[in-house]
Amino acid sequence: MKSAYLRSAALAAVLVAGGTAAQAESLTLYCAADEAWCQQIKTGFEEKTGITVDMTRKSSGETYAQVRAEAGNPKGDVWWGGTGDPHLQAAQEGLTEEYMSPMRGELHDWAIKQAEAAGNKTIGVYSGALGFGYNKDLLAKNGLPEPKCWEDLTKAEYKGQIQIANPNSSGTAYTTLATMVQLFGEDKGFDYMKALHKNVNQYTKSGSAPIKAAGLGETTIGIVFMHDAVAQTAAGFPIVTVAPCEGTGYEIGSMSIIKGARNPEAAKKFYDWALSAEMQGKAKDVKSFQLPSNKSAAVSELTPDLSTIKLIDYDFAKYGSSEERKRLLSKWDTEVSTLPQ
Ligand code: S7P
Repeated sequence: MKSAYLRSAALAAVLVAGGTAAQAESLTLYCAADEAWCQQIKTGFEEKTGITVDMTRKSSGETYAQVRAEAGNPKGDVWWGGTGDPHLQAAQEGLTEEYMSPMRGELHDWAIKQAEAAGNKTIGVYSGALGFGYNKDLLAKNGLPEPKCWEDLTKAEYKGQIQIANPNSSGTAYTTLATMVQLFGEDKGFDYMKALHKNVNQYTKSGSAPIKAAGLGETTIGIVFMHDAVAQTAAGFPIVTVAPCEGTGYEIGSMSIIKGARNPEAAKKFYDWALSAEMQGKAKDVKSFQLPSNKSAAVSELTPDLSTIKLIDYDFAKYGSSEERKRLLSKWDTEVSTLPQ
């Protein structure tokens, strides 16, 4: 009797040990930057920690929509990258968790400001300026002048030559909309978006798709972050990057831990690692040329130098607020996207 009891206790111990082994640490990552960078991050973290990463890549607005839709039963642990505005909106709506990383002292002020604007429920991981790029071969072939300013893109000669993403799905395109409103004032900003609409040949889902299409000769001009245009030139395509003459907006690409994350410890490990100079300095290896938020991270010589670009004083708190983001997107849906082209 006693030996049967001991045998079953030993079996229970084996099952518990086996159960523990089967529950190796894992992390569900929602990644909103370029696919190649997302893959590099997944593999890099797995190699560094042994934690298995289940990664999904989506655009910024789409990731926000997913996190909101899953709020009652969260499936993601960390939302990394993509423009900061939807991260701020998510923080305001209680969809993400506060976390004070021990890595904060290594970051630029703009990354910490982003955190403070959201009660430390998000943080800046990179920055980059908005602009556009064009295919110089196609431009010459079509006998078009070099566009230098935002206003140029509304000229009739560029009809059907421009691509931009849809601001509902794309953080890049929402940054464009919010930039025009801040640069020209709301009425003129919307007039600008309406005039631009006449020249747009396609609204894509992803923010960087327009410049990839320009690289392939499928459109002449793509409105994107300047680092995404530079990446196409670095990949060998005939793309010229433009910092618009009137000035331009910029992004603070951000990271947040999702409220109710199933793997909170792995989420914090990832978060701290994602703020390290080692991790951020590898972005350039996959042609991601944003400015890293860690002051010691290696910066590529191809990264656009923000100090030489005329940047507007982008109001992240206002344009990342839930009310303003919803209001501008719905106004764009009703007043711009429905217009004939
Ligand atoms: O490709 C890098 C990048 O431009 O993509 C992010 C972007 O928000 C994700 O794409 P969407 O515009 O489709 O949302 C930027 O944060 C990042 O710099």
